Amino acid sequence: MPEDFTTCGAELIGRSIRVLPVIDSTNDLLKAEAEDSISDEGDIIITEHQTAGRGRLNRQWESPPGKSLLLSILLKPEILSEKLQLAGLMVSLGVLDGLSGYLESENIRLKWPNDLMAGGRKLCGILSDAGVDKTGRNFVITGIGININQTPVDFTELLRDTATSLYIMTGCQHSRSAVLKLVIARVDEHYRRLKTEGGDWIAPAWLKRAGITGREIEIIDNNNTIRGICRGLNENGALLLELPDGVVREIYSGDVN
Ligand code: BT5
Repeated sequence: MPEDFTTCGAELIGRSIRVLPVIDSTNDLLKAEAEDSISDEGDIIITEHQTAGRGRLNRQWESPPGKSLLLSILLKPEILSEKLQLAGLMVSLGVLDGLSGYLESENIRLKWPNDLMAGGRKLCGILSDAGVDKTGRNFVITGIGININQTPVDFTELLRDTATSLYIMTGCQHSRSAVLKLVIARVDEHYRRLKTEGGDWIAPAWLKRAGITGREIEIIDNNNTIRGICRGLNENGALLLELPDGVVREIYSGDVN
């Protein structure tokens, strides 16, 4: 029986949830609608299957139909444009809290900028696309892909050693709507806090659940590898990397190894 996602919404996030059986990318559709000002803050598009699901730098997001949660949320956080990266960090915190509550486990970690990892494997990826609507207001589309009921053979060979799902973690099938409801509830809480208090709490809260401060890490960006010690995040969500010569560099994009 198909699951009903339409009733999984919260106060602001998911007041409207549209479910489409198949689409190229939920981020692309919601972004086009947001640019035309025909979608509202908190609106969600969710799909069973993406034909062109994407990650950062147009990397492919893989998911066989009906096995995962694939959705995008329209946010209008009213923060300075240089702080929009905080919206993605805030959503990853909300997803983490929702999934941790669902599993009653603290085993999921955040990986900069927007991944959720379990046992060193990727459980969820989040993609933020910023834009400006017809009235000149900034918006952010945050696309969320959470692996739920994939078995190892549902992943292509390339991902089999690096990806995981709730099914792989627990050995049983999960109701995607039950997971979605909890995730949306926590994203909603965090988003309303961002709107009332601003975003200063996000970087410290995120760092607590990532455990990378003081650790030696490697950042790969555009085929360049930089090594250093993570000194936290700045107030805009950029990663602070202390280089061997002691200089602390602000990193806005890249992959952490
Ligand atoms: C991300 O990018 O992780 C962001 C993924 C966002 C996907 C959602 S689904 C709904 C919405 N609509 C979209 O079109 N996208 C969003 P990035 O950090 O660049 O990671 C991409 C990399 O993750 C790929 O190159 C693969 O190595 C890996 N990957 C692809 N599919 C995966 C999966 N299902 N599970 C784990 N890893 C995956």
